[in-house]
Amino acid sequence: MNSQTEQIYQGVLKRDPDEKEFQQAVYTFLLSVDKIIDELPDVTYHKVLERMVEPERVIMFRVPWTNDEGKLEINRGFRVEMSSALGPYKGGLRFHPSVNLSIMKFLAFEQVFKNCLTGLPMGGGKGGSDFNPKGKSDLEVMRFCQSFMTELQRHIGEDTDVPAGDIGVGGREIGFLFGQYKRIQNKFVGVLTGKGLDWGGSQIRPEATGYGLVYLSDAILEDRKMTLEGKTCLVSGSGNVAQYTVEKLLDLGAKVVTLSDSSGMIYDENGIDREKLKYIMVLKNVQRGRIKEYAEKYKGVTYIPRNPSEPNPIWNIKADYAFPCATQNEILKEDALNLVRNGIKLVGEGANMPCSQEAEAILTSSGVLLAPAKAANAGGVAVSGLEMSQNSQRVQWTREKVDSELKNIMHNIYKNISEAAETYSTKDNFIDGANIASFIRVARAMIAQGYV
Ligand code: NDP
Ligand code: 2IT
Repeated sequence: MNSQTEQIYQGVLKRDPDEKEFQQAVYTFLLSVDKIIDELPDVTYHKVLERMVEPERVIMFRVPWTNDEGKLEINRGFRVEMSSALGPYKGGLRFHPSVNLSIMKFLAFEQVFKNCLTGLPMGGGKGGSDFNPKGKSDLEVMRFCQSFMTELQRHIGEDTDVPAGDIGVGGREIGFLFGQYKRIQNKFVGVLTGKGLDWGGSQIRPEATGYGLVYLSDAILEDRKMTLEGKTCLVSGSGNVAQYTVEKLLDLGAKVVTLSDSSGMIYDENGIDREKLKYIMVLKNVQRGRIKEYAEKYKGVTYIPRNPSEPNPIWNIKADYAFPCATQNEILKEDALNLVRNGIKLVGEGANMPCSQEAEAILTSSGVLLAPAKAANAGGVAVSGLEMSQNSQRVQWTREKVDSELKNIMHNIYKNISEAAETYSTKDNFIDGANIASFIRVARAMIAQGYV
């Protein structure tokens, strides 16, 4: 890196020494920005990068709630309002025991540039809690959500900050959170996205991240005269993003042979068909079971438990394309080497930052097409943006309309990141393309709006 970007990175290391995930997200971003920073004297003069790595506001709060035994439990709540340069803060809420300030800040940082790529007027933020929804009753989850929102409500609003779901936050949690916001504020407004269809939600929002991932990956392949039809795909995770990635891959004629959760993975040589996918949706979304049960139900399926000290076996299965849809850093150096050795041709990042920086470097330098998270999983927040528009107009669009808008947005993202890659980096370097295209736009808005 040149001296300016290196200085920004050293500043982050010094200021946020324990925030490994945030440092990682900033570092990979700066590697791209480095390629154009010398051509942008205004960015340097107005200290745009220095401002970008410092959230506009960080909110941390106590979340007390009572469990089913009547005992008090205390969790920590967060909302990182990273940038409002392009619109109200926008981004999901994650409920997972691993949640800490570093994870919140990395996700909020990524969100700023992802939201920019959608072309919709949204700034970036992220929030959540170290609350673990696993094994909790619906009433416990409700009491937690109500307490969480009792504090969060004073900081958000339909024109200020609009949260949505992420890991551990789906339709059930958004419902409880929305109910409490409405009760305290006495306002029925689009303050959250991912709402139910009968109470202000948008068609296609649950599907949007997975569908968008496949639309963008398909656009990349199509441009190279490659297809999804008949190809073998690896998908990790088994939550919202993974499920609808599988659904759209099936629509386009691909064969999906894996899924996983934090306990292990399944390998189904015969392929996960629609009936099996329906079973997974009930297992995961209604029964809240484990992926292992899939291997107990269907014949010829292998279950491999996860051993975190070893490379992830899911990335060592021969396939054409891979779609990591679980969590950050699920593809490390050894996993990337396994993917390359097995001849993978495309990696589409459904999760946020699923590849370590080393893994990304191995994949791209081996000629693997890599669709980076900022672009590849932007479909979810894009349809959230469309949900905000529908709420403001008090209308609800048809499924066909939202799906066609989503397709358009993903195709535009592909166009923008591939053009930026060709102009400022090398053809097919979509990581640089996504970082640079969004950086330039956010920087321009920040310069125009003065020192705020
Ligand atoms: P869900 O909670 O619906 O599903 C998460 C899945 O990933 C589960 O299968 C979960 O397994 C697995 N997982 C979570 N944490 C870990 C971990 N530490 N190690 C291994 N497996 C893990 O979340 P989503 O599907 O919504 O989110 C998945 C990814 O996609 C995340 O990176 C999220 O940030 C990203 N994303 C989500 C969007 C959305 O609209 N929902 C939009 C854009 C990106 P288990 O049940 O065992 O925890
Ligand atoms: O990471 C993400 O883009 C999301 N979790 C979705 C955010 C949103 O506001 O829909």
